Amino acid sequence: MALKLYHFPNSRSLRVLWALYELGVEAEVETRPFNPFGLKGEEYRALNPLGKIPVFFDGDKRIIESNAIIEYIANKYAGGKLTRGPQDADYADYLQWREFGEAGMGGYVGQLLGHTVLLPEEHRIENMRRWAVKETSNALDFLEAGLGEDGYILGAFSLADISLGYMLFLIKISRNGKLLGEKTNAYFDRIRNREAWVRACAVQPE
Ligand SMILES: N[C@@H](CCC(=O)N[C@@H](CS)C(=O)NCC(=O)O)C(=O)O
Repeated sequence: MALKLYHFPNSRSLRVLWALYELGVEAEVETRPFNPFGLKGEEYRALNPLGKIPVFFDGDKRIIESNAIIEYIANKYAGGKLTRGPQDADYADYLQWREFGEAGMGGYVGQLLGHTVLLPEEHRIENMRRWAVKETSNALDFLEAGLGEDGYILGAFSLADISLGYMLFLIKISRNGKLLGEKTNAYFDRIRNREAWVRACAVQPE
């Protein structure tokens, strides 16, 4: 097995590093500084032609979608730990929430980040920020309604929490944490106290 992750702190490769630690799977991790505007050079595009993060290799096989990578690692190298399958009663919920964390929220949260902290101030558009706040709040209301008073989105911790938890982290770093409901805030606190999350967040370039 030759698993390799290129990790950029705070970026979506955090989902993959966090999952590796939760699953107890060993991989080579090359950590680089995260500069969202420095990914389009020839060297990095040879690794990921999109010039985006993450990129993960299993030998010659390359995968570039964070949630696909974590599902792949869990099923191929950890016996399906933290996943659900058709035999499980909560399979539909698992798929829905794992997808929702990226496909259902990522577009809006990306705009929120861009128009609050990421883009140079002169490129930020106030109406885009407001639209992103509205859509992110809509998504967060749906999540809040789906959460219980304790535990994780399916009760027991799963890859769906890695998908959702990273998106909540992005909302926090866009300084829009106030949009999170009470149960969602408590849920994020449980997530960020997990040993594997703390360990993954501490990994920095040398
Ligand atoms: N759906 C992709 C999103 C990938 C993505 O947008 N990554 C960000 C970093 S978190 C990125 O590469 N941003 C730089 C850019 O878009 O140029 C995934 O979940 O892996």
